[in-house]
Amino acid sequence: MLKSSSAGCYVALVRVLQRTIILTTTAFFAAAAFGNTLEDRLLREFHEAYPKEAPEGGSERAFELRAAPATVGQFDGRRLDVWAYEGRVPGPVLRVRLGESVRVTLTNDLPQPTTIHWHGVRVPNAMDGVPGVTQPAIPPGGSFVYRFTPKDAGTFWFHPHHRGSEQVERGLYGVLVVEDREPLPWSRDVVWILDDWLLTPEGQIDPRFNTRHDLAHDGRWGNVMTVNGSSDETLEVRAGERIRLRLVNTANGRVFAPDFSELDAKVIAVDGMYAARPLPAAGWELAPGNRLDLDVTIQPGERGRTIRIVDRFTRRPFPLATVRVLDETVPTPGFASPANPRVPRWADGLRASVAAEYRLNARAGGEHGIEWMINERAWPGHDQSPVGPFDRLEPGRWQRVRFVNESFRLHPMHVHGQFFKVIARNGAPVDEPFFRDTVLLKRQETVDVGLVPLDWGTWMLHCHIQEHAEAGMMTLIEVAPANPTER
Ligand SMILES: [Cu+2]
Repeated sequence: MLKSSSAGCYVALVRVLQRTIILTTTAFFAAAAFGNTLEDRLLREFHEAYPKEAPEGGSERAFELRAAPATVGQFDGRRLDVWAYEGRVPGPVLRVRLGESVRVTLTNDLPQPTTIHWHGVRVPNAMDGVPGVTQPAIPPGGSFVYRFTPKDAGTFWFHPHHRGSEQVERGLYGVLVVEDREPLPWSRDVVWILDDWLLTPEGQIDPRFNTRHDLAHDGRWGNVMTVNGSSDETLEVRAGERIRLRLVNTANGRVFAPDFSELDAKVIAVDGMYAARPLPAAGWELAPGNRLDLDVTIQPGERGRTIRIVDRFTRRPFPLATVRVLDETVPTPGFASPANPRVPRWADGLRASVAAEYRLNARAGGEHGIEWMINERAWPGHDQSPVGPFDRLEPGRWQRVRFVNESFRLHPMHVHGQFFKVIARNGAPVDEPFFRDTVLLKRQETVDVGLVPLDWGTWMLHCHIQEHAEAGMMTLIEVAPANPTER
């Protein structure tokens, strides 16, 4: 009895042990599959925040863009000589739907070589438009076909990546809107392209580019501010309308801080990508390259009102645009503001070590008298090859990248082909509930970002103040595995 009872106990004990072993083994393999290191946890937060691959099987949308000198009537009808896509400034708004592929044939009828960079769009590396890196510059009279399938819906823009301080300033820029696969029933989808122009007393674009003054400051800031190429842009709306307002800053150097406090407005997307939740519209700054999408509802009480949107970045605020509310009311479309709840928090990101650091500063010298540098190196002139070594970032790994502004000037730092999230400013944790592709560094500021490179290739990392980039503030990152056999 005792024996059998003892045997029974033994069998039970073995079963418990077996179960423990099975459970422990299962837990071990689960831990191995999902991991529990700091990086594993950060990666788990990032899981499906945005897709790795482009959707397949959609139809193709073909566009023609001819870049050429043109004369336009702007600013009270005065004739203005520009360089333009399709003869107008801003260039066309190209609209596609997520799932469609894009084919753009660019014909260069400019007196200079050119390219197009698709700002914020995760394109195949060869379509990124960086001369001498991803393609040769397109000579005058030449053409190039850009083909890609957007991976993300949102507000993007395009511009030359060759002599941008002159070509963008002369008027070469346009917007690419990638609509959601199933767009929400907005009353209207409106694009506002914010820019400034430095005009001579005769009302023409000042032909002095990359001046010592511009290089020693925050690039070229104009004396005429425009929305969609107009210094008096007016949006006529009806009470009740719900508008998706897409803001893009295409200026060479100017930062905009539009004040939407007179309107019922929420920020829903930053640099093209939906935020984790709708955010208050107060206090935003758009540096060159940045985009901001707003969800604006015109309230019934605003019938008949004229609302001025004022810019407050500079000491002297100036009117940017006008919203005129007609004496009419329509029903407001009802739907939740779009959001991406998968935006990671990455609160633990500051516990990871810094994978790459970019120190930003200037020195006397170079073609323009001042060189802007990243880690003591200035990007060489137009016909010279860049000299490495450049940082390599491991695809699919979580990385902490640090920008250190050692100067007293502004530097909106842009990374091609990647999105990142700001996790600290000057060492203090920051939770921005959205991704960016361009982050503004103010004087002597340090910004830490987290990023998971998904798109392989050799990508530009540069200041988006065109004059700073032109004077050297560009470098490359290579997104590729250390072991070439994995390629
Ligand atoms: Cu800069």
